[in-house]
Amino acid sequence: MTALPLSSSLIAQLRQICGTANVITHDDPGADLSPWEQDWRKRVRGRALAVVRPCSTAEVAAVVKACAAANTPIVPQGGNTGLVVGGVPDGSGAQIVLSMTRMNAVRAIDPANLTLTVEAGCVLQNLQAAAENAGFLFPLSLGAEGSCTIGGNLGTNAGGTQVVRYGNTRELCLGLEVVTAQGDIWHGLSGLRKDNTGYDLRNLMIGSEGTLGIITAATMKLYPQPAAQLTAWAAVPSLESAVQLLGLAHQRLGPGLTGFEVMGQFALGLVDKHYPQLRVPLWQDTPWCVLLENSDSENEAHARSQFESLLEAALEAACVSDAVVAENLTQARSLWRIRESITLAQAEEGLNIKHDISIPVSRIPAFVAETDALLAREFPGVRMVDFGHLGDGNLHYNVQAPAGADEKAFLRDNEDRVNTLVFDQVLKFDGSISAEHGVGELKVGKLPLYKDPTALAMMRAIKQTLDPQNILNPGRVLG
Ligand code: FAD
Ligand code: 2HG
Ligand code: ZN
Repeated sequence: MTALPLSSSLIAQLRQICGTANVITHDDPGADLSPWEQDWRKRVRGRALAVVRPCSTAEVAAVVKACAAANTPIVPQGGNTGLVVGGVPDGSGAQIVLSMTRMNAVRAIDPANLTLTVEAGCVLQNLQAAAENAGFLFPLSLGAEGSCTIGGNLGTNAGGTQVVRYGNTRELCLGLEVVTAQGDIWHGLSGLRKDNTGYDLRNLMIGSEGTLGIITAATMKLYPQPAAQLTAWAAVPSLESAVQLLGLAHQRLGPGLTGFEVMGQFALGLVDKHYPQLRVPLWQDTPWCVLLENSDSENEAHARSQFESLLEAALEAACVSDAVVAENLTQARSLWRIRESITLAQAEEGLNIKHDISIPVSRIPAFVAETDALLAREFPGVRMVDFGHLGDGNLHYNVQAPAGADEKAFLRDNEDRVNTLVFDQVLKFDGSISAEHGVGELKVGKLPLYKDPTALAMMRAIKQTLDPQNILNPGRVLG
């Protein structure tokens, strides 16, 4: 009897665990693994040994045990909308993609505890709908919500457009079920709001980008639905004015302020160019626009009077030059759609360099003025696609190649230097080189240069302890 090569015997075992149809390899007739191997931004195309699609926590645990025995790395994947090359395999053909999308059930809703327990592969939009059907709000909201999964949101500690009121995904999570690198199951779905029995393992797993454990389910917080929601679009003469408007909005709306997004003229111009049907308002005559949302717990009339008095005060203080308030939900959705389309419009325009930085809100105008000038001097003609979650001090400070340039060549020759310039500025302004998207593979070389060395050493020690074989998403976060 001849022994099977190790990888073939692993594939056979995985097929026994998950069923033949749920283990896909390049050798299968007609198989196309590109949806799992290609990252959303088309920056990297990996090659997987197999794509494995478990349907239960027990299957995930068995898959991890088999992979650990065969010393085969595992890349957990949800909706594959990540922007830092963290959820696709490397080019070795030796890694398993563990696709979580078959584990997508809502397991339970506890209205009195204000919690919902859901499997990791549930698409965010389906989770929002389940909450709404039960009469609640699940506030996490981002442009990729139609395809990203709650497991990926937890894996990256996603932010999105409601953080100013509800916090990041981390703040919305009360419990996790996790399969460890050894294939053991941690049953941590308690849903407790208070638990001081030692280290906070939940928060360690959240944001670990699949490098410390595989999240199979989560207990998430629910909130009452607002009685009324109003959205406004304001033209502002400068970023300083946008920061002033944010201060006014905090004062006048208090916890009613649920969204505060800023968008630069060039970013909106890209939406106008690639999606003219979206009819971007006010953008042509102003350097910046702001999208504000007021969620009111009383009623529509109360929301409108609060909102109108805020905008009057802002117009008087000259931090707003013009504004439109959505008359109804359809108009509000259209305004949000414009904001959510910037990433897509930028992708239509071509390859680009993304930065999801955070800086103390008060220092953002100075950061942008100074860094824009440095970039213009070092890389003449670059176009700045600036937008983001100003209310959280989180800016998408994206750099597009000069008009007409060969983008591939521009990125090849300049990406590292652009990143270094921007990240040095971030450091100078006491910021973080990633506020939202994570480190993945794209920022792995930069992290040691910008992260506190003691923090980095603790991170390495944790990784070594929890995953000594380095089989969970190797090469990501820590390299
Ligand atoms: P994937 O892309 O599949 O994976 C992302 C990371 O999480 C990988 O490292 C992966 O290994 C890990 N992972 C996935 N599932 C698990 C699991 N079950 N257990 C452990 N690790 C896991 N991000 C924001 O923060 N805010 C935004 O506003 C935002 N807007 C976006 C808009 C668009 C149009 C796009 C394309 C992306 C946007 N993103 C945003 C980035 C991305 O959508 C989020 O990071 C999202 O949370 C990723 O979810 P996913 O299911 O697609 O994860
Ligand atoms: C957003 O806020 C996302 O829309 C994507 O975080 C940001 O495309 C980007 O750079
Ligand atoms: Zn964002």
